[in-house]
Amino acid sequence: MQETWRWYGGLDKITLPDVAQTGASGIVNALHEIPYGEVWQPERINARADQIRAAGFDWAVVESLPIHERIKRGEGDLTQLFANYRQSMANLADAGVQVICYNFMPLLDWTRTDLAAPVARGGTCLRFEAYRMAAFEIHMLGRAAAEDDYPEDVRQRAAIWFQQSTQADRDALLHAIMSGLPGAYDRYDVDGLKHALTLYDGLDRTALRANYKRFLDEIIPAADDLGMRFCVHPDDPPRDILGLARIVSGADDIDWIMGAVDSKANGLTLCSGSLGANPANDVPEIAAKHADRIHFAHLRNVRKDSDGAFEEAAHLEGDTDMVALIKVLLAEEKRRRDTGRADHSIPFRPDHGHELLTDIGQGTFPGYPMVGRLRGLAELRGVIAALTHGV
Ligand code: CS2
Ligand code: MN
Repeated sequence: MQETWRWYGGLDKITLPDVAQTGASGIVNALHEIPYGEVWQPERINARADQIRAAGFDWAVVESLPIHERIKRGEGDLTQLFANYRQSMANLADAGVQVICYNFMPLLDWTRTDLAAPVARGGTCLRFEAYRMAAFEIHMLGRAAAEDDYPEDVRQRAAIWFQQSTQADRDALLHAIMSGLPGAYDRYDVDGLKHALTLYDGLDRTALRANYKRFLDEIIPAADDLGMRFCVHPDDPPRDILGLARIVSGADDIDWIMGAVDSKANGLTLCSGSLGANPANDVPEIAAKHADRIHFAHLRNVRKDSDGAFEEAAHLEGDTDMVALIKVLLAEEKRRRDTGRADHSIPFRPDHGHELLTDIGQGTFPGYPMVGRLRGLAELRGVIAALTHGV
């Protein structure tokens, strides 16, 4: 497995020489500064690739090549947007970048309600509280449709929290929820989000799936021709939020996606933390079922509460059996090596980490501190070394 590290380019407080000290050999990067829907021009791609390679790394994965929201909504004439997307792919392939991670979450990316929840032995982690999310959706946004997504006791807690909250509490919650949008993308305020949500009216699961299938039909044949590997990132959390459908959340969804266009180029980013937040998902089992389509792995863990809340646990703690999962990935790599596949080494990264020690106050992107991820990478590396020794 190839050790990689997500780096946010010029937006990142962590430098490439810092990353070199982690021992990772691959960089996961995106041109976050380019607005959704525009072509990633060769000059911009090559400048970034040169910078990464000059520091001694390989640009292992693009995360993400974002999909314009109009494609997710299936709105209007999408010819130009699809053409632009394919052009960006071709430009990346020309620069020698072959793996592209993306997601199909409507409107938001990963979503948490607390960015600095205390960890018992010190440090902080990202947390999702179902009642706080419900308070945001039902009371701050007035999304009646969201009521069905939360059980009665969670809705009651949400109402109490909302009644007792100050404006500062509400602002902090909005800030946390908006923080998952990667890099420099626009964040919404409450009114902006309310307005944005109106554009999704009527976009149910069936419609969203149809739009996703259309995207795959437009993109995967081009990926095949370019020898690229596309890999969808699961929804995080793997459930409907803001009253919007999410369709990359469970085992059935992944089966549907892999079957929608039956090509190796149509693959999966196995994100153990995202999938693992839904109690119905057996992550090692999902990985084993679709192992030959895993082009990228995000390894992290979550600890779930019974009411839909969860927090990010240390990489080898939490509810997902990380050793079992890594065994699946190593077995798949062996199978690929034995059959002579060029993509036998699966890039993985420690997806998020706690803020520990000198991380506190550094102002790195939420989930992306130096020490916490370094700890995660070191633990994962130990598991891989031990298992490889026994393989
Ligand atoms: C990432 C996602 O930070 C994270 O949790 O895994 O933001 C991921 O980059 C996107 O969903 C992939 O498109
Ligand atoms: Mn992930």
